[in-house]
Amino acid sequence: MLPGRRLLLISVLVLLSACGRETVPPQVAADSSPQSASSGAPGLVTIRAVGMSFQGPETIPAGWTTFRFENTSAMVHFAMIDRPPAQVDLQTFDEQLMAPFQLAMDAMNANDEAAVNAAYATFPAWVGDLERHGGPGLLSAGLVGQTTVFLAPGRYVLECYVKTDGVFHTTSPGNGQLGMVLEFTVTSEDNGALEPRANARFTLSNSGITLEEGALRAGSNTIRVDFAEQQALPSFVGNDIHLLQLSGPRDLQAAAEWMDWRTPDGLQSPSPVRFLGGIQDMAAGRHGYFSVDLEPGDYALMAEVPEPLGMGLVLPVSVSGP
Ligand SMILES: [Cu+2]
Repeated sequence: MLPGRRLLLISVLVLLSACGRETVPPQVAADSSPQSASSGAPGLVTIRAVGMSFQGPETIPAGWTTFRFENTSAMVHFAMIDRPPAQVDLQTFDEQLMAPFQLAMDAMNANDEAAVNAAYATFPAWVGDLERHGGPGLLSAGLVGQTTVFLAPGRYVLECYVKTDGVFHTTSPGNGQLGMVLEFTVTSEDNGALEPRANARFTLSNSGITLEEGALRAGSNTIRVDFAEQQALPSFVGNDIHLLQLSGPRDLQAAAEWMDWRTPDGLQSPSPVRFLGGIQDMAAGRHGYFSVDLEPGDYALMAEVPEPLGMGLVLPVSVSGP
């Protein structure tokens, strides 16, 4: 069992008892031939947020995979890559996990703590075996993000649990329909893509985001994120990184308050700030990349965790002119 999975399981047990924009193309191997399911460049996969659903390929080859995430909707979205246990199909995923999360949210909005705990108590045992493999971070309406992760063969599920009118995008709209989840299979074929090269490398730990090498710059950036540590918080989330634009003195605080999905307005679209992408949770020891074009100005890297300012999981960054 991976450390991240063990931590998530611990978190679940605690709960049960106590209650990316326009970017740089990926590096291409000289001897590889185009074979991606959805575009010409090796490892490049386009996924689209349309309204409250994902569109994307059903099958992709393995290796370093760059998800070009086109948010064509009027809402903020992300695309977390989950890997459910083999016996959990998409319908089971919806019924046993997405549905109880919505019941818990409804109970939180009603200030009914007993009902929150009752909803958490129905979480399936397999939730402890759910792996997270990164994926594009929070991205505002109309933007394009790009996030690169290494994917081994297997079955994966994209999910976005941003809320609209108190309802998670992952929640089924009824009649057996699925919410904002999309299943895809990574085959044993090698996509031939090389690992990206970054101009800035950050380390993410349980208590901080640190710039290790390089710098953000005006123009195109490819940012490497090393997940030095991972944690499973009582809110079921862990360490990840999202890039946001700071346009006013209140933005940092407003974004930090918005990052807790358990509050009525938390993680609810529209967001108080503009999000430019990032990289979702991965297990400790792994790393991934996201790419973004930046204008000179003020930005921040922030984790989607409750009270990121208090946890130290915020790093303001300034980009100066060329
Ligand atoms: Cu969404």
